[in-house]
This record gives sequence, structure tokens and C-alpha cells, in this order.
Amino acid sequence: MVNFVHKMKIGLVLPPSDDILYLDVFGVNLPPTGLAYLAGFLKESGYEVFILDMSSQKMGWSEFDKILSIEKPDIVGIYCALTRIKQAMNAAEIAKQNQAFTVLGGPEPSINDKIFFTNPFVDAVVRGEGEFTFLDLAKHIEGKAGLGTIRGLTYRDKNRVVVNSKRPLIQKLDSLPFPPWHLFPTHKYRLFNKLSLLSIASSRGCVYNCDFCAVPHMYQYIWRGRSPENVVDEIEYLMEKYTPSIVFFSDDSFMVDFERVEEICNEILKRKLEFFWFCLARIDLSINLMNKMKKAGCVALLFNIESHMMNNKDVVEHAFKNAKRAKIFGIANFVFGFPRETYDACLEKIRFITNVNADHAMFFRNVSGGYLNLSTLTAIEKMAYRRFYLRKNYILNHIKQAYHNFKPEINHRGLALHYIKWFFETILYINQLH
Ligand code: B12
Ligand code: SF4
Repeated sequence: MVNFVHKMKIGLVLPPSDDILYLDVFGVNLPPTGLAYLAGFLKESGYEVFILDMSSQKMGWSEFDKILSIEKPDIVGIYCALTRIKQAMNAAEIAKQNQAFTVLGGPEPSINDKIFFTNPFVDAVVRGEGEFTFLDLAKHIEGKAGLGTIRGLTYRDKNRVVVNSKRPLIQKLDSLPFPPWHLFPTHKYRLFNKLSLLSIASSRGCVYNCDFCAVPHMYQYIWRGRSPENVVDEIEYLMEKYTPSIVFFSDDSFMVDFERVEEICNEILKRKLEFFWFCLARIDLSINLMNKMKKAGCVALLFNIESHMMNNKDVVEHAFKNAKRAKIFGIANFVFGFPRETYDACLEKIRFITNVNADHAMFFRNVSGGYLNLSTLTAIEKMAYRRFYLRKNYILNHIKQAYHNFKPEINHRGLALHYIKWFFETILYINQLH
């Protein structure tokens, strides 16, 4: 890859999000993984990059405007998902007023590119994987490429919107640089309000095709995994350079290939790396693999419980039971407000989750709307937190088990005690949610 310094400056922005209850309950603030890989790639390609994580820094619009007027970026790239549409549009408007070329990327613009051009301040949208499309766009701004030739780009050409052809996916994910986290406000990325947290994506895409999900469209129904060696090299780099207390695998679908997950664990164990991590998991994950993951430092598994799984309570229950046996926290993720989902169906979901013996539950709202409006969904979300967490037996059992979930060898960092303190505070917080 070319490695010389261009004069151009690129600002990458994470706008604030609408859906924040789970952040407060869990004291969690997850890093923007996609922007981090993009930043690493653009930097390595010779561009000056700065990050504005408005979400984590609780940055207001006037501060955002002020920073742009000082930094004077040539291009402002804005991440956008469902929960950040209004905010991404607002960011584009301010960036445009500061004479930058504005480009949106991330899941929502990838699947609904055209609607973003109803906003006159959006110049272009990058669909799907961002690295090479953004690089070509930067070359265009430098006068070295025409917009019409950039694959993966949708752009405004006077009064019409032009959708260029798809960009082929990156063949070797191992060749991408590791994220330059020092450009990000890493002190804000936290779990349980305290533990420092960074993320890694060991693969991209997914082989499944759930109808509500953006991932298959973003990544052309293809899954690509990095080699276990390259993944663990990045973990070593994270631990040496940034020393996070815990690492989150924020892959779209981490467990497509169970064998590769096992190889990653073997590589971690071979290199004797001692760190804690957590990831999204499939409910058919075996107890043997859970045990191996535990040995390699995994402390929590996030299971997305989709509505159809509620017909299969035994399988879901089994997954949480296995997680308990492996001494890993089993966390259930639930979304309320799918299209056609009724109030009663949401109550049924709450009953379900209080009966499958999960260690934790995280609840989200579908902010794009269905039958139920957002204020009803917010009330349901709060009710779900209360009904799940404010159960006497659950609280007592959870405390008993919590200490044993952290590997004693690395527990000298005080994780277990901190966790228990956080747990009590959380129960008190949820108790006052109405
Ligand atoms: C991990 C994850 C979570 C985690 C943590 C989120 C986090 N902050 O890390 C948890 C479990 C908490 C979560 C929760 C939710 N999530 Co989520 N999540 C993901 C997931 C699987 C991975 C994100 C990731 O880090 N990927 C790895 C990086 C490397 O990939 P990437 O982000 O896609 O980045 C690449 C490109 O998108 C592009 N790109 C990214 N940013 C930018 C910016 C610019 C300017 C450009 C040009 C390009 C670009 O380039 C990057 C590198 O190639 C995504 C799937 C996805 N791919 O987005 C869903 C996803 C983002 N989540 C989604 C949703 C809906 C939710 C929830 C609302 C609940 C739900 N499941 O319905 C909640 C609410 C979150 C919130 N309040 O914002 C949807 C968003 C749909 C949409 N149309 O926008 C996604 C796409 C999954 C889906 N089911 O469709 N999520
Ligand atoms: S398994 Fe997960 S990532 Fe894959 S299509 Fe379904 S919801 Fe999306």
C-alpha cells in the first residue's frame, strides 16, 4: 500500500444515538469498531484523520460546529445506523456549512442509500465495506478519480442520484491495518461504568439471511473470517498499546465457523495471553467450546433471542444452562417493536426471558417503528428491566455465582468485586425506572 502523506484532512464522526437505556443500565459505552478500521486504513493510505465521537463525548452541535471550523476537514465521513438517522443528517448539514464534502456510511445508508439524498447536505453514500470506496472518494477530491468510476458509491450529480455498481469485497481481511485507537476518546469506552473496553472485528458479514437484518445486504451474503493468528496479533497489539480491561468481539456473526472460534481460543492459550473478552454467540454453541472459550478468557456471551426462538424454549434454556456450567455470563438480547408485534406479544417476550435462567438481559427498541409507538416501546423496555432484574431469587443466585465467573488467575485486577458493586448499583438504578 502507498504510504506517503497527502495534504487532505478527513474527519470521521459518530453522531449521538436515540436508544440509550441499555447504555445507562449496563454502564456500557461500546467503541465504534467500523470507524476505527476505516480510520486505520485511511491513515495508512497517507491521509490526516481525526475522530469526533459525539456520542461518547456527549458533544453538542455548537461544539461540533466549532471543531469543524477549526479543523477544516476536506471530507467529513459520518456513521449512520437506524438509531442515528436524524443526528447523521444534522451532522452533514453542519459539515457542509463548513465547506466539507459530506459522505455517510454504515448499515442504514448501505441499505437505504437513496433516502439520504432528500437531505441537500449529503453529497455521497458509501454502501457496505468502507475502506476502498472511501479511499477512491478521497482520490476524487484530490482530482485523481471521477465519482462515476467509484464502485460502492451512491452520489449526487446535480439533480439526480447516481448509484454506482457494487464494490467487490476485500479478499484478504488480514491485510487491513489495526485500528489507531489513540485517535479515539478511549477513556470513554467503558463497561460497568469503569472497566476500560476496546473492540475487535475478527470477521465480516454473515451466511444467514434473517429478513430484518442489514448485514447480509451490506456484505453481499458472504462471510469472511480473518486468520486466528492475525486476530490474536491484533489482540496482542491492543493489550500492549492500550491495555483495555476487556475486549469485545463486535463481529457481525462471530460464530459462523465454530472451528475458527476454537482456533482463536487455542492461539490465545498458546501465546499465554491473559485478558477478558466477550462476544455475540449462537444458541447452539456447545458446552465443550464454551469451556475452551472460558479457558481463553471469555466472560460473557450475548445471545440475540429472535422471536421465532421462543417456540423453542428448551434450546434457549439449554444455552443459558451451559453458559452457567462453563462459568460464563449468559446475556439475552431482546428487541421490542418488530413490525406487526403487538403489546401482548411484548409481554409474552418478557415472561419468556424471566423463565430461561439468563444471567442478564438487554432490551432494545426498534426505533424504525411497527404497530407500537416509541413511547409505548420505552414503557415496555423499562417494564422488562424491572421484571427481569427485580426478582429476589435471581438477585441472590446471581451474587452467589458472580465471583466464580472470573478466572482466579487474572482476577487480581479486582474485576469480581467491581462487578458485584456494579450489580447492586444497577439493581438500585432499575428500581427507580418507571
Ligand atoms: C455488535 C453490534 C451491536 C452491539 C454493540 C454495538 C456497538 N456499538 O458496537 C449491541 C449488541 C449492543 C447492538 C445493539 C443494537 N443493534 Co447492533 N449491531 C452490531 C453489529 C453486529 C456489529 C457492528 C460492528 O462493529 N461491526 C464491525 C465493523 C467492522 O463493521 P461496520 O460497522 O459495518 O463498518 C464497516 C462499514 O459499515 C463501513 N462504515 C462504517 N462506518 C462508516 C462511516 C463512513 C463515513 C463510511 C463511509 C463507511 C462506514 O466501513 C466499515 C469498515 O468496512 C452490527 C452489524 C453491522 N455490520 O453494523 C449490528 C447493527 C448495527 N445493529 C443493529 C441494531 C438495529 C441494533 C439495535 C437497535 C437492536 C437490534 N438488534 O435491533 C441495538 C441498539 C444499538 C444502538 N443503540 O445503537 C442494526 C442496524 C440496522 C440499521 N438499518 O441501521 C445492525 C446493522 C444489525 C442488524 N440486525 O441489521 N449491536
Ligand atoms: S444471523 Fe445475525 S447477522 Fe446473520 S442475518 Fe441473522 S441477524 Fe443478521
